[in-house]
Amino acid sequence: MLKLNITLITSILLLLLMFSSFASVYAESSAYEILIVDGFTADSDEWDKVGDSPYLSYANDGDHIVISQVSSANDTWYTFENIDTLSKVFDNCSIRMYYDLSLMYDSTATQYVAVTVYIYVGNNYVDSITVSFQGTQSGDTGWLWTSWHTVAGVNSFDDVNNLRIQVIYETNASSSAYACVDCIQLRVGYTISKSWHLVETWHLTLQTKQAHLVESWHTILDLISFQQALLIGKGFLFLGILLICFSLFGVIKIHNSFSIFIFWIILFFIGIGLLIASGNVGVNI
Ligand SMILES: [Ca+2]
Ligand SMILES: [Ca+2]
Repeated sequence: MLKLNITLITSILLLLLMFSSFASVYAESSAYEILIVDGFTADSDEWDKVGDSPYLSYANDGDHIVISQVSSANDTWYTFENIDTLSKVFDNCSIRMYYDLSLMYDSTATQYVAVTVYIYVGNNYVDSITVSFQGTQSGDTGWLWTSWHTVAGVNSFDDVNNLRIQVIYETNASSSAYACVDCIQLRVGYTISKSWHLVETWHLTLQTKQAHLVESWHTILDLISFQQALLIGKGFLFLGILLICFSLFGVIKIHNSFSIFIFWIILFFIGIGLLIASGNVGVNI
């Protein structure tokens, strides 16, 4: 009687770990990442450059900026770093710019300076943002961020990863005006892979049936971060695979039909875990 059924105990332990791993992910189901400029191809290179290419990666980064006083000056292309798409579902993509516009002299006629960022996915134009400053008197906007602008026509991570921009300066003020651009960023919003929603529904069902038990369990799960949950999930998969190998090679004996049943459940969850880990589960609930 004191002889422990190692397979059964390990199986139950692993199932609990698996559940905690998946259910805690439910607590953090949406997020975003900032993507910075990672290159300048110089297909057109008409803005003056200060500092190191690609100039626009960071704001206030020690004078790595582009400046223009020449109307229609065109810089093509600035590219952005790619996003890792594993276990994520695309939500939206926004863009913003850190800039400074200046009119240096008073004028009888209204003068303007403007910068337009033309946004392309590959070779296809999809959207643009423009900042401008105008008046008859000299003046300066100072350094400003635009608000985040949701980019139309970007509908997937593939679109995000192939996104590139042209930066074009326009003015009617000859040389008595200029624009500086220091930084342009993308913000990509996403939710955790659809497979997590399956877990969410599963979790909510359990809540209905076993409210008190699951609520207490959930409180504990909330203390586990998404990264920790993934780590635990990976640990579980490793242990599960190890257990199967031990069983196959006779290190652990399967003693009765119940433990075999638990064993098959583990196989099932390992299957789900691998699918989720590969980002290939697409179950709409
Ligand atoms: Ca890219
Ligand atoms: Ca910069």
